[in-house]
Amino acid sequence: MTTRIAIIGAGPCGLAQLRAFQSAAAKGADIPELVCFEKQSDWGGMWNYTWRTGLDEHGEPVHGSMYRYLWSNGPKECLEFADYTFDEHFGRPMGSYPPREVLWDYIKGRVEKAGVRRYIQFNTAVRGVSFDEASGQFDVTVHSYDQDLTRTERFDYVVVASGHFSTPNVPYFEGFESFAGRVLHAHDFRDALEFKGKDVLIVGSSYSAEDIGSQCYKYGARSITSCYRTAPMGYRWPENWEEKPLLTHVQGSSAFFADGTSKHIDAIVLCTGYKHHFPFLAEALRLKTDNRLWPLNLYKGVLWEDNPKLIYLGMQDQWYSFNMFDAQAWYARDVILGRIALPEQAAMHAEDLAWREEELTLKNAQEMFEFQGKYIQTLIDATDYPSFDIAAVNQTFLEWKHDKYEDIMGYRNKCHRSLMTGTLATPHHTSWLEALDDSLAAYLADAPQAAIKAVS
Ligand code: FAD
Ligand code: NA7
Repeated sequence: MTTRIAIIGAGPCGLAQLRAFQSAAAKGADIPELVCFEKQSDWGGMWNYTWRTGLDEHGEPVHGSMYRYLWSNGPKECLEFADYTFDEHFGRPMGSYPPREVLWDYIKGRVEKAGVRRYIQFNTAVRGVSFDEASGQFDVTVHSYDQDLTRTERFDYVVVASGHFSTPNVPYFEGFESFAGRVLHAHDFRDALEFKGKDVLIVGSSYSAEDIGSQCYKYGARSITSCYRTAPMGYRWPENWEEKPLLTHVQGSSAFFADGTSKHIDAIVLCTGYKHHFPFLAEALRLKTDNRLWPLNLYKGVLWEDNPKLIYLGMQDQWYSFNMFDAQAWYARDVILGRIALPEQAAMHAEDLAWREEELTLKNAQEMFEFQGKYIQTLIDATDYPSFDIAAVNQTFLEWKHDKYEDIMGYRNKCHRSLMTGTLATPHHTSWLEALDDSLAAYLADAPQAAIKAVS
């Protein structure tokens, strides 16, 4: 009987898993049967932009949380695939912080080259996964919207690559039900132009708060007020951006804060993070964690310790992203192919707890990305994923952090050097704050669109 593997999701993690197996096959290995279920109609996960909010065309919860005009919030040099470089894809140097569509194009380029689309069943939502002790296999129930049919199939392994930035964490603040303006979560934010000329309140102090607030500033909000629960973001914000302690309540169109101040507000964007949410998994298989660097019960951050035939990819909070997903996928592949032997469960758990203890000692951003880099190194050392200079990636993260503290609206104009090819990024033709068109065509043009139009 052929070994069968179900991969849930064709985002960067699911695609990394497909590419990992394809690369082994290209080197002559016998690989298992791969079936990837993707509920959307195309691949790329979060990077496949959708204008929809709420429910999708099939009635499934909309997966996408990305919005128009989103540009990479970290240097592309830190997420570059070690086996498919930006140089290979674009054939020329470019800026360090490309917009979403450019990164989507890059993600797609690798898997198109690998020819793995044939493994993916699109418009197919995974509805249930349970483990049958007797056969040692999983029952995976899926619904195909193309056929309008629900069916159950057996698999030997299940790879959960469904992401964890789609189910919003939505706190309640007193007065929301009678607030005079719109209240939305970052998951439903799509276009900053909606807030042009408005007084916007952002709740939260992490990546979404920083970037959605910056988007609103860039596209003409009248004022931005951001408020924090634990600590302010602490950047040097523009004049019309104020940071306050947490919102206590709202009344009419006024927002009240923990320091006793209040402010007129037109709209509230809750940038309060996401929940790891796996409604399709049987209780005993379900990872339960908050968004952190070391979720528990995953050996090597990947294998469900109670049943290592269940694999989770990309469940960590992410400094590193695409190349970390690759390292995880290559590791999982080699466990499945029998190239890596697993220790006893007790030893796996002891190692898991040691990583968690170390995570608890981390005091600042630098220690956090170094921790994640060290973790990735342990995975890469165990497989044939092309090695890359993780210390140099950490250094690039450090420069990025420094650039943000210097100029939060200008850090995306900085250029970094590829740690894979040595290529130095070239400045984009327009500074980020001025670049209102985020399309692939505008980004790859040699000059701003206005200039092109003027000469044509
Ligand atoms: P996803 O990309 O979320 O893909 C998961 C896939 O699983 C989706 O295609 C989904 O449709 C599918 N799926 C889910 N449930 C089911 C089901 N039941 N059945 C079938 N299919 C299912 N990272 C960066 O490196 N740089 C950035 O600048 C950056 N910006 C971000 C901005 C935002 C607003 C958000 C939300 C995230 C950002 N990220 C960024 C992180 C981003 O999530 C990762 O880069 C990456 O997309 C994670 O890949 P993934 O495959 O784990 O999950
Ligand atoms: P994060 O990074 O998980 O951050 C969540 C933020 O929300 C963080 O500042 C939290 O504050 C805050 N939060 C959570 N619950 C509350 C409540 N109840 N009240 C106030 N504030 C709260 O999520 P993001 O969406 O910013 O980023 C996720 C990904 O999307 C990331 O990879 C980006 O690239 C894009 P805390 O600091 O815990 O007090």
